[in-house]
Amino acid sequence: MGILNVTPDSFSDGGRFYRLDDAMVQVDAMLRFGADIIDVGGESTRPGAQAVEEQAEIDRVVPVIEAISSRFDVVVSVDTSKASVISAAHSAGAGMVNDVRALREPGALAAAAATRLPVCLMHMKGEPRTMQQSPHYENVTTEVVDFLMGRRKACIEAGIRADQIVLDPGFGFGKTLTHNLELLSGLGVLCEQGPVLTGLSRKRMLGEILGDDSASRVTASVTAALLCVQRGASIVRVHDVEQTVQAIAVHLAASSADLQSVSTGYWNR
Ligand code: YH5
Repeated sequence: MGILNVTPDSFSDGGRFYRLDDAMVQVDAMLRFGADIIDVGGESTRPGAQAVEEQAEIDRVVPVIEAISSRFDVVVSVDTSKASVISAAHSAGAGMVNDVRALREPGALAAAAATRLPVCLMHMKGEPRTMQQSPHYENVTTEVVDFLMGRRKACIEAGIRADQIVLDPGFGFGKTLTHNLELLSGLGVLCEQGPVLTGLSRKRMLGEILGDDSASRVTASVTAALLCVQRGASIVRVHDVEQTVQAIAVHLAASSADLQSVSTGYWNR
């Protein structure tokens, strides 16, 4: 899943005009490098970010979703928490709903169910503006898995099919570096519950591991994505599609070579 930000902090001119053509060039490149899904988000959920008005978010994402779905044969996912944005994005051609609030906002669950689209439910403790102010867990993996099971149950009760639900532990959302690393090491537990999406791309936790805030986080991001795939993630949400696809391609080729050598008895001589 390639990330396409349409938030003002990602606008090259400081937010007054978003260049649709620039976005299409970026989407075209991500698809050529092997992305299967393009995630379009109009609300910044970075730590400390302010909420965005409903109509402003629709005005940002709908033209982009329409442009992508009319030009490219790809699944467009909409990164939103708002019922009205979910409905508008669906009409514009979106093929998936990605919600960092796991459809807990008023009307969001019903709106998502009405679209019949697949949904990604993410765990977040608190709200973006305050979530990094000393988050606390007894056991972060248990708490995240329990939360996601509860949200999945709510989705199923609202009419969303179980096989249309993807789970996401929400790296960096109300978690310290230690929490994020615990979640990463327990990722296999979550992957036993169903398809999992992970997003670590360029996040602060990678900067914390590197101990250098000015460092490019590309290599760290690719490594993190590869780790998630090796531990069972089905979808990785990334900025650097080209490099991530290369890493995963090597991993998959080696895995299928392993399987072939097992079936041909190489290791059983
Ligand atoms: C996610 O994990 N994340 S938006 C801060 C950064 C860099 C990147 C400080 N939407 C996720 O990408 N949806 C976002 O540097 C998401 N899972 C799902 N499903 C935050 C983000 C970012 C934040």
